[in-house]
Amino acid sequence: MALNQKKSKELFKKAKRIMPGGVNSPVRAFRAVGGTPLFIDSAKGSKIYDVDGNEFIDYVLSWGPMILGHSHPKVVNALKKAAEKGTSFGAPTPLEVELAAMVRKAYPSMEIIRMVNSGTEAAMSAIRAARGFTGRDRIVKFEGCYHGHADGILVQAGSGAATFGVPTSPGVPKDYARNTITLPYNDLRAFRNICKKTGKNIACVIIEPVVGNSGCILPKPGYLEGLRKITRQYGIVLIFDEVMTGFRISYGGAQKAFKIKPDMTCLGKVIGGGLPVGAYGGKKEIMSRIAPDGPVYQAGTLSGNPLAMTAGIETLKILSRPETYKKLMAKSMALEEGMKDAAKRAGIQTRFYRAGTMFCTYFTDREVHNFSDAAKTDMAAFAAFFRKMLERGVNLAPSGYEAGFMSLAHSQADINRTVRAAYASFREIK
Ligand code: KE4
Repeated sequence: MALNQKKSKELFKKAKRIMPGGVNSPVRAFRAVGGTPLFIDSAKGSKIYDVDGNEFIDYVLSWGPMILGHSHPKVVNALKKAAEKGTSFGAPTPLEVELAAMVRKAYPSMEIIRMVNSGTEAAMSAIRAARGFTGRDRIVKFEGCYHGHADGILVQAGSGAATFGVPTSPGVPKDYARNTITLPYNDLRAFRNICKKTGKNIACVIIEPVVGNSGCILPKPGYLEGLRKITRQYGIVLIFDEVMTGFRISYGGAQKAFKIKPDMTCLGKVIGGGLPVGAYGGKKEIMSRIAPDGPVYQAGTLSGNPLAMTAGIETLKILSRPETYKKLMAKSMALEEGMKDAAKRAGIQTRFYRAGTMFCTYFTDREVHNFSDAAKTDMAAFAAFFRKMLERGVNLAPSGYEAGFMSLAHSQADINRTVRAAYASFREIK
């Protein structure tokens, strides 16, 4: 039942002569799962279509942004109209004010917000703001969390960095890495101890409140609350990196779901509706340091781009409707139940974790509470499962260190088909 990937194979050969690994982002290269990556022609709703005409139920959804499903008519039509009015001005527009206001309504902790072009930019800028505000240099991140590829945070990172076993990338000067303290996630004692030792030198803690870059790892009860309490004691800026969890765990993200008020938040993915957008923001007293109000410099040619703002506004308009999250959560729960039941019936040990509309399957008989637990799971089994599911028309994230995502467009029929494919695939790899 091998996939016909004739055109993808030809394109991949050509691409590898022009781009590193033939891709513009490493995890797309299928290195962790083997085989030829899908070269995509188009996508609509819950489906994605490759250049060889294969159709897949898509749970990557561009790594999170396509929460409405692909090519939502309201988003596409709004983009067409916006493009006819000009694609970039390098000047303020009403659209960026509108989107920033919608984001602040959903995330009241973000008193002041700056739009940027990616999650990486959001995270690196939030860290610079925290350093500028506190006058301190050290930062704390957690093993397996990924906050983009800026030098200081590409240390013990998750996502592609973990997939390729280079959690601390070559090319990051030792001086940068020296200021980055990395601790195990879900270990409050480790954080308390480091604060006792050097808390007064720590500018910020940056954390994925739910870790979506080592699979999907949930915070233990009291963990986030403990971080909030200790960071406050030491005057450390608490940054929630909600680039992935934002609008995915709830409309108000993890900070709403867990009732924690961070000092700063990073957003991305969903707020761009599929176009390049990131955002960072938080307390007025911190953000007032950002140029041109203050001396902490951060800028961007295409920041607040009118097309990206348009896609974000249309996406949030639909997400903010009362019934939307009821539907999204029902679909996500149905998938969780189906996947757990399929593994049980197939007689294979897996752990399926879910936070709102993001989820993952680990091949293990143990619970996963941090990166080292995730690294002990059977990634070869995941790779085999991934390939079997692909052959059965289901597109999962091509790494056991990634999360999958649900959209409003996934039907019960899609979910039933996914569960049937999972049962057959579990049986085959057992
Ligand atoms: P971008 O620079 O890729 O827009 O965002 C970086 C980022 C920051 N913070 C979190 C929590 C993130 O998940 C990400 C990016 N996520 C990965 C998927 N795990 C993007 C996919 C890729 O790198 O190709």
